[in-house]
Amino acid sequence: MLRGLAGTWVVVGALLWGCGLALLQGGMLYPRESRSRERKELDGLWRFRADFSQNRRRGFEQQWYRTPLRESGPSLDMPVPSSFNDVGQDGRLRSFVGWVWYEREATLPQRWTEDLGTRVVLRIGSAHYYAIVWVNGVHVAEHEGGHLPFEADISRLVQSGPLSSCRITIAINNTLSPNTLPPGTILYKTDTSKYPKGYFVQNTNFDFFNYAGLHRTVLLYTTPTAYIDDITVTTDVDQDTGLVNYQIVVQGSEHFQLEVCLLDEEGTVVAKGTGGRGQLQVPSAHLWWPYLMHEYPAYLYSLEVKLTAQTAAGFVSDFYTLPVGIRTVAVTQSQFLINGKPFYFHGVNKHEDADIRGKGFDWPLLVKDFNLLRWLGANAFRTSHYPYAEEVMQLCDRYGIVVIDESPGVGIVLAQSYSNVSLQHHLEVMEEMVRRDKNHPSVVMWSVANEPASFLKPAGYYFKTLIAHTKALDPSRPVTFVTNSNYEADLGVPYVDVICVNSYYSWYHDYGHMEVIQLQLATQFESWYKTYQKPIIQSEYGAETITGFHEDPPLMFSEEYQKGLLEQYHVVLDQKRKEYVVGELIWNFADFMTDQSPQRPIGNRKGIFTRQRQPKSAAFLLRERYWKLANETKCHRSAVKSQCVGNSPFTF
Ligand code: GCB
Repeated sequence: MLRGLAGTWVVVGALLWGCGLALLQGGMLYPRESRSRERKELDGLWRFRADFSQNRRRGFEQQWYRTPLRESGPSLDMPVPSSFNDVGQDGRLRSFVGWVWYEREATLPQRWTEDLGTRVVLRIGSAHYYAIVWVNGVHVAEHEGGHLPFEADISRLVQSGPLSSCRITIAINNTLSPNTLPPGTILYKTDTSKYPKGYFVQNTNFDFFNYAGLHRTVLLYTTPTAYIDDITVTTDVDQDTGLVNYQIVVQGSEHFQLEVCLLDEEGTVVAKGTGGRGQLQVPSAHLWWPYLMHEYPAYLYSLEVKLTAQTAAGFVSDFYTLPVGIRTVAVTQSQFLINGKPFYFHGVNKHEDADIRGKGFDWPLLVKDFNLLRWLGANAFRTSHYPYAEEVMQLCDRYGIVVIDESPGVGIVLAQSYSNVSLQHHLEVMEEMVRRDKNHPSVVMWSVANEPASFLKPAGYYFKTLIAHTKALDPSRPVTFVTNSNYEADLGVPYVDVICVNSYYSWYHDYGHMEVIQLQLATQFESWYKTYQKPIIQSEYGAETITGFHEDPPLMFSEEYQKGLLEQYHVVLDQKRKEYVVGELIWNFADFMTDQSPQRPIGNRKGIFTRQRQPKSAAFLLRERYWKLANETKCHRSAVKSQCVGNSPFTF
């Protein structure tokens, strides 16, 4: 991290890129079709079996991957993408812990199996939590971690003989341990007067249901055997010239040429370059602005990359187009700057969560959520508490919704979860996450964790190392983690660029007493700021609310209480945002599923929308507030007009 003359955290970016990605092999570009690339989605019905055997290992003992699943026993139809938990009528499957098996046949175009100049890749968007993959019974990949993609080059397998289809088997285990992210523990209940023999439960320290399965698209895609493996773009602005720094990694050939071309939204070429790294200059550049901050938010250029490479079989070409937003991000002692202008985060925390499909990706839900965000006047969200689907990030780029991109480091509260094994895995997860999301202009900050026990002794070294590594991976963005520890005891916050604090005054403390919120919240902000002189985001606050419950004067769980609590927070936020508070993110956008407990009436009800995305009273309150904030903080008065959605309360 560099601090400039005025204490500004400066974007350095470009030339350092690539230095930090030490452990990962290869890139993870989103699979896009192009003149040289095809894709074939394998979404739909897969065969499925949960291994209910005592040790959960029957599938391995009997090698279920060797033959079609139907030959080794009964199987169910299972939709992909979807969590497996809620689609059935079997309660045992809902709470199943252990290995489940997915399988499907894929029919391959003839060219893919016959043209040895074609590389065929199997890509799994997300398999929660540990996955092993076989193609035609041959082991091709293993991956730990439920929220990031992984791939296997299966060309050799599918091109080894006359073949028109291949059988893909994926075994997935949702068991969490103190060293996984998120962590969890298996608790064996050995009192045989209370529990059957071998009885165990999975315990977690996070507040959402541990949905599992193939949560995102599984697909096959092709490239030539010499191909564009990775592209890294960082941007800067010099007066009104946009600077686009690029770095391209090629695999499969050492003799190649690269041509890059930047096109504006009209398709006009605005800059050209050659070679594996360089800088494109865009005079009078259209900057990427957040939603409601500018007349034309979310301007995206297209970076067209063309590879011409020499291979044993002759010359081949590969084409890949990457959307690029030109913008800068910087942090001062009291401000968060986008394109040099103060940015105030007014938005939400979300979850990937819905009826029936659980954490399964769903386009209608995604589009509905973005329509709701825009209706609300929200300009930001945090990917609480894990990286979301790539398609979500793409929509953020397109709509100008600013993202705090959070890792699955949630529930790090046990001493064991601070071990070297855990740290090593966390470092790798940050590598995978930065590798996947580094080119999204909407991503303005990385969050390495949520509410860890950051007061424990090993937390200092852990977060120092983790944050330093993330900064080495990406020097162009600030890094944070979200704390709920006491400001005097927190050992991780010295290393963050922005302090993100969660608090639930008059909910988990002094419940029912909204009159104490203002004092407690003001004390919270002042204590943190006096200690660190860093900008602060209120990264969570909220109240559990059952839609349709009304009580006036307000009582807990009623819609009136949620509104009242929010209003008390807003009084203090309005004072402190004039000083150093740079954002407020409500907990939560929508109600979501959790483990069963006496405090969770079918899930967490702190949503301002229900799980079915209907507004509670608080949604209207926030809408009024967010549009007012947008009015105050926009850069250009004419800016917001064209972005008004429906009957927005925005006034000129
Ligand atoms: C928090 C957690 C979030 C919970 C929320 C709550 O502090 O970060 O995951 O769901 O509180 O509602 O208790």
